[in-house]
Amino acid sequence: MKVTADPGDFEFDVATTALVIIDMQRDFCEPGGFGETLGNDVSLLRGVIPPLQRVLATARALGMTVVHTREGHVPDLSDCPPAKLHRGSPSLRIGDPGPKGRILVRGEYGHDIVDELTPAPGELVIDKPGKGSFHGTALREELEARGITRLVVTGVTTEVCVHTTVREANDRGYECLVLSDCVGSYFPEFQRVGLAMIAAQGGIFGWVAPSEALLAVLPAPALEGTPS
Ligand code: TIU
Repeated sequence: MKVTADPGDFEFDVATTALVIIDMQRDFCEPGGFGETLGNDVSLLRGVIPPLQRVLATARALGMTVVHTREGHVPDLSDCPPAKLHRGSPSLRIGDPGPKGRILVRGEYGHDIVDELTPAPGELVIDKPGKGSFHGTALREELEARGITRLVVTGVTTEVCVHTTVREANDRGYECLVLSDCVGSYFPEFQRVGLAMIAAQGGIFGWVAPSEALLAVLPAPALEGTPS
């Protein structure tokens, strides 16, 4: 199959391609979490949820490998470098108690994925201490065990965890398609430039396309019953 993308067609097949959903956690997408403590308007990320629900429903119907990631730390914060813990002037720091539990800590309500995109049984959930999905995780081994060579990448935020993951994946030999309406940023200019950076220079570390371009080439029966 070929998706019409920037800078050119992205070729893939369902059996060797994984849908990767980066950090669609309450901590980033809802008030009272890590994203808001950094001073961000988290409502800007909500728009990715409906198109991402459609892509996820289609991927599930086709039996594609689905990977969800969550950024966060163990309760004693031993996996959180001091540089990350002490940087900036957030209203609450990582590990502090917030309205949705301790900020960016595994096992807390705020750390988990939003209700609209709850992982299904059998889908991979990768807990990661950093911005990239490969650093400090078994993601590469999990993908290799499933014969995955290509990634369709979605989630938040475009210029931070999505970019870091796509750069890590590209350096490890994976071909990555980023779905432009299924990734989101707190900064509209970073969204635009972040996407442009991926596809520039002949696709220096990936391809970019809207989700409709992907859905258009996937088998039609898979589209039945998807959320609107
Ligand atoms: N702050 C910001 O834009 N993002 C992050 O801290 N993590 C992710 O992107 N997931």
